[in-house]
Amino acid sequence: MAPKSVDKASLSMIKKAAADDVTTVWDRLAAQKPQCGFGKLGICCRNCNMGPCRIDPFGNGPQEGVCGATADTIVARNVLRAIASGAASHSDHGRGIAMTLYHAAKGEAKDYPIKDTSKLKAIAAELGIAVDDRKTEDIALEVAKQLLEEFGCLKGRLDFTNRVPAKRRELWAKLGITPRGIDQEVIESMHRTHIGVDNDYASLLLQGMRTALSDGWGGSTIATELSDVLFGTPQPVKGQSNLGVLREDQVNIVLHGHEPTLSDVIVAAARDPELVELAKSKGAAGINVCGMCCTGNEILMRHGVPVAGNFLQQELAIVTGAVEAMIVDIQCIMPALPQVAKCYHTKIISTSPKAKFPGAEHMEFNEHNAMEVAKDIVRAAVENFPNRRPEKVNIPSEKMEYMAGFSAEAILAALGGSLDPLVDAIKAGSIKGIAAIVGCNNPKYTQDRSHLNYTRRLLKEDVLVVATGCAAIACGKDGLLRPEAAAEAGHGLRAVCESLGIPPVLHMGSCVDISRILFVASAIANTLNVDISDLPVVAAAPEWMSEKAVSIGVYAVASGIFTILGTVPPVLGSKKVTELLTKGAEDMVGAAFAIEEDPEKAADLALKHIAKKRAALGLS
Ligand code: NFS
Repeated sequence: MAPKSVDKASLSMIKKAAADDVTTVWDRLAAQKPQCGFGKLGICCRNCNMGPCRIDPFGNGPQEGVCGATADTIVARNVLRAIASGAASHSDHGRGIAMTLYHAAKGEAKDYPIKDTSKLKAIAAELGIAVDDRKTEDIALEVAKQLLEEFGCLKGRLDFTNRVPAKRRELWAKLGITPRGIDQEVIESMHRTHIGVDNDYASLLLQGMRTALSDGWGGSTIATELSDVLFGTPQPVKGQSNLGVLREDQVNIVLHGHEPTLSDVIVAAARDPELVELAKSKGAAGINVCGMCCTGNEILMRHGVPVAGNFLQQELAIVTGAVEAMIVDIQCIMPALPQVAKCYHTKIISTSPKAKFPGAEHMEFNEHNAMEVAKDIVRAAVENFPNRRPEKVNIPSEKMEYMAGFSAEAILAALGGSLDPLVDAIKAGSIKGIAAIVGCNNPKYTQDRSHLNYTRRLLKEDVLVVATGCAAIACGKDGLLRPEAAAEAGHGLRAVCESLGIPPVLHMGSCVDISRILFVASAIANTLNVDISDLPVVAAAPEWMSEKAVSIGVYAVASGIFTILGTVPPVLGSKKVTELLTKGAEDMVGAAFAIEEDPEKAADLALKHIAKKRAALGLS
């Protein structure tokens, strides 16, 4: 059996969980085996109550559902629903941030001052909103309103698609996949997948691209850009990651989920002198706030707050026995957490009206009295410190230094204010290309192994890696986010990194921040006066599992970026759908998917693609 993780901290906590009689994600996966073969192939349908239906993959049984839907229709509909869910998740997060800016601008969210007014002004100017001699609040209000309109359906084309090279926009228009309103695309996708609406697999997948694009260039972009306005645009910052960042002598608070509206304020609340004093009165040396998953990335990027781990470590953090409270909001939070927490003293505190967890304590958070609630939450954690059971505490020693905070703006600054040095390095071949590595962990695969093997291989071949999400945390834990890691890169990349003092893997943020990667790719394409699909750029989600990752993969491909999936998506039950995603898409949007579980072979594919694009651009 493959090891569960390559991360020593994880492995030791998996052992401890077993000794403590705690069930984790790996046990639950084992209990599910064998997993449903129809589900794996994507050929079961529950969209109406004449079903559930399934298609016989061997051709001996039914080849259509009760309504007559074929494997192609069923697989394509399932893919489209996954995209809609993923796009909805990122975009609802984006809307939350836009609403916070709206309330902040109206003076109704006093704990959210606008931190980056120059970014606000730049976005306003981009959106055609007057900036001169206007009050920050007035500009912010208009920006918030205009971006909230991106969710509706009257615009016909999302504002931020202005950043896309003209060639690509023309292509989208020709294919009819220009993203219109974000809500419109998601609702239309749900409509089209209802029984008896869109039954043509190609038409369904085109709507999938349009919906995913409304995520990448809509919901995710809004989330990223307005988070920067409210909380500050990330700049290079140093810190530490892995479970070893938990402190035996302090109150440990782990922030898990996605929205910086929560995590950013909790970080501030935990510095409140009164609460720090309270912690001391309970026998703790202080309050230690750590992040987990993508909200961890948000506060890491902006404040250098330590990251306790990625997706598969959320239960393991509790298993250390040293976490007073895990505070959760939305997305990627395992419903199992309260069950795990029962075996220790940890409190699971849910905060979002959208995400409740049986067994958790609910302390609802909102933008109007954010700091007040944040302090209550921190106080609850502090008061739980005396309940810690020393005999249950075992914090792994593993922790690693990192450098993160590479927003597009920070990359530009590192390059001296223009993309030219990067473009020149690509032209000269000292950097052969750029690889984006994103997405989750998946317990079906050894934790972090694919992320790390794939990344290391590309670094050796002088490919600059940009990372977000759990993939970036994997790189961080293994030392690849340190400038010293340049020593692992090929000569060309190493020299560039060393001269700029940057790591060879640039941490660009959370999953919504993949939009930052889109902007950089667009900007490079515009500099070279080519389309994104002409660039020596690849993307990979080596260990993906979530529906958000499906949306991300599809918007990357529809934006012209060849994308490698390291875990097999449930599409193989339809030859036509598989064929369109892995080949046909190339003729349509100039990029396609590859499915490759082996990270070495995936790296080969990436390198081959980069070589091909370099040759086409006339670069050696
Ligand atoms: Ni993105 Fe995957 Fe979740 Fe972040 Fe991690 S699991 S799709 S990487 S935390 S959103």
